[in-house]
Amino acid sequence: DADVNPSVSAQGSVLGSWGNKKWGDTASYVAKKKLQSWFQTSDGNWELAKILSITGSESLISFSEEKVLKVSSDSLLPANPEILDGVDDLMQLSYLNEPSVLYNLQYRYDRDMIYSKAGPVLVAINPFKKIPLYGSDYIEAYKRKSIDNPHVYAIADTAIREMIRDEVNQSIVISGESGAGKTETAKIAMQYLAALGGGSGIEYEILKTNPILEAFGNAKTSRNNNSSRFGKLIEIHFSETGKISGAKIQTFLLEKSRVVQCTDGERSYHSFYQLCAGAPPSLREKLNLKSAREYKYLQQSTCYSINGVDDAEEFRVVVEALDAVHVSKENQENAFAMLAAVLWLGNVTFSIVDNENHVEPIIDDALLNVAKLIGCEADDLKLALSTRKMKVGNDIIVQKLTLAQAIDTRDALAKSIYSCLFDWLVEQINKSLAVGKRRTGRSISILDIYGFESFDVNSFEQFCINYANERLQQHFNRHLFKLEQEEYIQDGIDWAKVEFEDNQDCLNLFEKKPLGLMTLLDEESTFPNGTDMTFATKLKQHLKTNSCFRGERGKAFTVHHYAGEVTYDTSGFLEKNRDLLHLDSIQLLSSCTCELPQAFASNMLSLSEKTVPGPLHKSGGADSQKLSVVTKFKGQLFQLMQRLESTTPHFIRCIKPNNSQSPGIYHQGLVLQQLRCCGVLEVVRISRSGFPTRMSHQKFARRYGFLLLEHVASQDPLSVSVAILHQFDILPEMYQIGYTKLFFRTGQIGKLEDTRNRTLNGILRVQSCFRGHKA
Ligand code: AOV
Ligand code: MG
Repeated sequence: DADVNPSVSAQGSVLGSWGNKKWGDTASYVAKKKLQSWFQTSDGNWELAKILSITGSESLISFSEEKVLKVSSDSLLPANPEILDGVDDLMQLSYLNEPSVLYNLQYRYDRDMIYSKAGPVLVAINPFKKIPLYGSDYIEAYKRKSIDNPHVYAIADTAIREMIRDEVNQSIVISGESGAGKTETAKIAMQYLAALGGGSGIEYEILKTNPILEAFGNAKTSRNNNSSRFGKLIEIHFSETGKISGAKIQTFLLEKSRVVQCTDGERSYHSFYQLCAGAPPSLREKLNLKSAREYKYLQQSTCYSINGVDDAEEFRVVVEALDAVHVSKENQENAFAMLAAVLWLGNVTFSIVDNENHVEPIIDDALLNVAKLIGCEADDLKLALSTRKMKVGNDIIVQKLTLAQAIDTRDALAKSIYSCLFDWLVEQINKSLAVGKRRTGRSISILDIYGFESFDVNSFEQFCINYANERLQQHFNRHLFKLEQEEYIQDGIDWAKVEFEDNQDCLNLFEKKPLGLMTLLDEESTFPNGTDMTFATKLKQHLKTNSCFRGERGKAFTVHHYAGEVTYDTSGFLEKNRDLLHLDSIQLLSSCTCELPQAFASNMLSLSEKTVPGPLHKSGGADSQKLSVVTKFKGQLFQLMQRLESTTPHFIRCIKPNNSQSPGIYHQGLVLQQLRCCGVLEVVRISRSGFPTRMSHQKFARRYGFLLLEHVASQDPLSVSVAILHQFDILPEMYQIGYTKLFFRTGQIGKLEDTRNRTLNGILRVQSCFRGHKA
């Protein structure tokens, strides 16, 4: 056949012969065979069409409903034969183009097969409904390998096996936009690990950390009714026998601002509504609780409840979970008292007391309740909310506050109490899950952070969240593209380079010194006269030539993120980045008779001592000193990346099929945009033309050498390896021999592993038989 057949040839030689090839190469072939093709209609969706004839650069095509159209041949892309409908790994598609991938995923999605593979990456499309793919029967089936459909369980299973086989720590890295399903996916992975590594009871505790962290760290946003407002890494430790021995949770930058301000249609943290709805009468009385609608912080949004969620019931679930991780009843009550204190703080109001517009809090129920809940004198609280001690030279002077300053002080106190409470809870959980002293085993870490966000108005929080997602995308790129390709080159493997969208430029825009977004923000945050406006102006001045940056009118700027453009409004950036809590407030907390406020205060003081290298802050005088929020966050993310680098990563990409959180709706454009920005097609491309499995000559010879039926004259690892490859009839195009390693295409090593396991089991059986005889 003289025509070019762009599909994978029988020998499996795929290099460069498929993918995003121009239609011109294949049009005549497809037309001659009357194959189906994809045509993009005016609404942007792709439809299947049949080519009737081709004249010059135009094709006559027909659709299923007898519609006939004359179109430019360039606008057509080849469709796959029906036999490939719904393949479980996109690598199996003969034609790898965007409509084919979209169609394949949709075909599966329509049949509740929400998981697919894209080479090594698991793609998970949010079903927005319960699907019957989980639970002990499924876990058992994946464990026994009697199902091989793509699944989170299969990923978790591979992680456990590789941890044991290679004696290397593993990570499961979950990414995707806000609402795509990361947190649910993380829980499903934990469920599997708990089931396989369970026995000691600690697995039950590990699962119970989820309702607690979600109550205190998740909230309803316009994107997701249960949106994580913090990042989380949970490291699950295993003993040498593969049993869970403990776990450790690390959290990243909780969105504090939500405690005191909240957009309409969204909610503050679930914990507030749960407490108000679910606290039993005795607790209500003790904390002087009212309904959620009575609290000003919560009144900023008219949304108090979430469809299908019973906050009172959730409260009971959280209490049960707190019991499970050994937070004492007394401490639980202390924690709830802090929630109530935050709510009452929001109700504290001020009145003007002199002709210079200075204010003092009104002594009412709200103020008295706060004082009682944190354990201080009402007068001390009043003073802390209306004055500030300043250091001038060697003297301390007391400054009275204006209304705006007093409100800021009150809100800063509320935010600190809440975020300290969150950290304290994580600490309690970690104490309960602590790995014993015998830390001989290995670990599997699961990373679930807040997903990429783009709202109508984006602020400092989105800036941080999206920066974290850029870091994560870089990690993904590094492992699936950069390292992969470097390794082929190093080992002298025949190889066709795959281009991918590198987000290094965007990361540089954030991180570069001295002229990156973060340095400029930090600099402006320390200038006494810096404002959000001067910050925005400075950005435009210094970054206008950066291709990922665009200045906007007024106080705004736009960043070209890997996942799309986001315009940020700099209002509040400096304040949020400084995140100052005045020393007066810290002193107030440390003077409290209640245990938690005291613990919070000493935590804050020790932190500020540890992190401040330089002289006292210029503007604040006696204020608490500490690193800026972005600098600290950046440090945390660097550490996180370092930790992940020492593990074998397993990637899961969550996809959101629609923006209305509804089942059954598959919005092609939305899915495509997500597939594009995370490079799913390129991952498939690279895996299909690549050799994803690799093992050093030594390891390969050691692992499978005993399966050799015939003696090999030379015992060097390479000769032994070659003999094994021959004995098992591994086709030459299915592997390559590098300088130090053997490289295999997907699935090749499976045959060897199966034989190895069968043989080993056979040997074990013989041995135990033998021992039985002797006894
Ligand atoms: P996210 O973690 O990716 O968003 P979630 O994991 O919270 O997203 O998922 C959002 C919602 O989608 C959940 O509350 C479920 O209703 C639904 N969902 C997700 N996965 C599944 C599944 N496998 N089965 C059934 N329903 C599911 V964010 O935290 O906003 O970035 O910051
Ligand atoms: Mg989440």
